[in-house]
Amino acid sequence: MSAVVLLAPGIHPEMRAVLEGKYEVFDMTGYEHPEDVPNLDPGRVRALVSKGESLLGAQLMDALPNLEIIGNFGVGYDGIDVAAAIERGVMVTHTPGVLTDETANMALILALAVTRRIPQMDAFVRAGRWSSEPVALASSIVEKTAGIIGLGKIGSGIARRVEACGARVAYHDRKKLDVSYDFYPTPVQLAEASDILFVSTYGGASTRHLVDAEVLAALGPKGYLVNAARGSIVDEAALIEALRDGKIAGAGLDVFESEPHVPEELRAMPNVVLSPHMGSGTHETRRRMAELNAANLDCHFAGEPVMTPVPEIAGQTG
Ligand code: 8YV
Repeated sequence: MSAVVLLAPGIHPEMRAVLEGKYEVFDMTGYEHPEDVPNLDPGRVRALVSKGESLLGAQLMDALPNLEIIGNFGVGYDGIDVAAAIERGVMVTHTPGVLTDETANMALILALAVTRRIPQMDAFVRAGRWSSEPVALASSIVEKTAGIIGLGKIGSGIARRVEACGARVAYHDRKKLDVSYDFYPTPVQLAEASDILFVSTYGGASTRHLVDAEVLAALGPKGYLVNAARGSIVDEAALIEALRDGKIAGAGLDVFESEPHVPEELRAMPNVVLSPHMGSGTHETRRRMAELNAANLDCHFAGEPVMTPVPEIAGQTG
């Protein structure tokens, strides 16, 4: 009999499609507790599929006493209580690598869209105004400094892309890395040196509000903020204030502090480009993520080592 897999609320259809036929799949969308899901015996669930933004705590794990593996459909897994999973002997996997280029592309798209005023240009042409008045000019990123907070896989992808656009790269990370870009030991120092500040680090308690009012003030009235990583890293109230008071010039945002809630103030601002957490949101990349996630489950149930355990577990098992 095939293993029972439970999908956390809101898992994308690409994931379900890859699992169906191989596993007995149930979906928690619309239900708060596994015991509410029709025809599901929580004691039979052996795998739980989450996504980057899912919140999976110890309580949910305890409601699934025979849970063996959590397969996260995404690289970020800050919503999963990994310590609780380790304590219960539950494996946790994620999908690094396959979404790196796509997410770095999204950060670049947001940076160019907000600095080059693409939404305004689009609205302008659609309104038929070109022939009747001059088009307002945009800001260039050429010969400007792009500061990147977090020079991991996606941050390095952003660095390569903005360099190709003619910008200089600087970065902040926990430590200086073996790269030619200028390193700044704090986000404030990086922001002071940057014209565009990209947020590209992981979410969770340790990076919460790393970008705060002080960092935004250091970025300055001509500076732009781009975040395609996690909403929790930016103090959203401080960001709204900085945008409203002209302390920074604009922002490109794919992620928000309390998704799916996007503050009304942000939605009303013309100097902000917004996207609904779609960094990995193409058919091709979501398919690759689903396949890697399913491959991890397949390995686990075949008694083989999983392909991409989260670093806390990979470190543990060597
Ligand atoms: C989401 C992400 O997981 O990989 C991540 O960390 O945030 C995204 O790829 C994706 O939107 C699935 O919901």
